[in-house]
Amino acid sequence: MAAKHSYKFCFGPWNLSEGQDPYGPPTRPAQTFEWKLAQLKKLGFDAMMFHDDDAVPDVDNKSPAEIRKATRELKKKLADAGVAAEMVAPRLWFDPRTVDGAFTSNDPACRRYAIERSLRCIDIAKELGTDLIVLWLAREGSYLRESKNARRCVDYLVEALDKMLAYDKKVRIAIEPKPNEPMDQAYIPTIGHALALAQLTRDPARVGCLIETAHAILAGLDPADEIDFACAFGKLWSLHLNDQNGLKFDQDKPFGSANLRMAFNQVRALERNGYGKRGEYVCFDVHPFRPTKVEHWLAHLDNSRRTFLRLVEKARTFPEKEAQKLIADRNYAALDQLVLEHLMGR
Ligand code: XLS
Ligand code: MG
Repeated sequence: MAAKHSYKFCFGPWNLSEGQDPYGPPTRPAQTFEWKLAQLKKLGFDAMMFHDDDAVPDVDNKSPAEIRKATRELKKKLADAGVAAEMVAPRLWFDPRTVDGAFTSNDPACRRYAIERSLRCIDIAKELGTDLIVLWLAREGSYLRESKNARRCVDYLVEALDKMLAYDKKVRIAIEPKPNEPMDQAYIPTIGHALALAQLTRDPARVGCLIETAHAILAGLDPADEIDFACAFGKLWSLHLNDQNGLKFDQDKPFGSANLRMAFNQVRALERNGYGKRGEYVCFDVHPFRPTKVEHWLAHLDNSRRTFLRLVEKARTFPEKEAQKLIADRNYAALDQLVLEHLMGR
């Protein structure tokens, strides 16, 4: 086990969501950014993560000077609150120009838009004092196989990454894979794909990844193994912990809510890799359950962090020697029970 260290925590403004889903309207009133920042402070979190338009609303219709001004105003609010900006992610899935993909759209004008928007996102990140850009490649994929040339799309993705890397010599890009939703099939569904893509770029050392628990589960993978794999390459630069009950829509449940043992194993993987020691944050990409009342609006975030910290304790007090003996004896039934009893508390 790596030496013990403490963790820093983060969430995004979208994690205090209002409850709308494809079948119904919001169930809680919209709140201001100031309110969200105040809640983050109240919960004692350390940083906030942003989409480019969370940081600068209506970013597409603003001039570079207006973007700079809005970003500076935000920077001041964050500095006054003592909250860091963890990353900025271009929202490449909302605009009509991203309807058939952003970097991989069949329309060259739309691809140009996506790249331009990503460069503006880098400007915002720099101004906010973070070198980390997250790319959730939401619409890079297809609804039907014949509609796009998947081979060419790999080139488009590399071209976009290269433009971003060339634009700013310090920026680091963390790719956040997800196998489906909104697309039927995404081009970068797993960490293996993300890290392989990094190797094709002009500066592989500046392209890493972000693991989201629910996304790994949707790909049929164990998020703990994804964490170990990414860390073996020194490439896990951010993390979205949450939970997911099987293969259905992206649920973004509180961390540990669906599968506590899987959550425990993610924490064990983070501990053994010393995640956080190089300044990485533990972010919770979680949402309140739709029926949540206004007065319980923060619980999913607070609970996720509580569960995380309890599991850190569980990882640090795991009876390692006993486990090693059982492993040496190939007594996996006893090992299984040892884990369960450790989690339940004897
Ligand atoms: C959605 C994604 C999104 C990213 C940031 O599923 O998780 O929230 O984390 O663009
Ligand atoms: Mg996420």
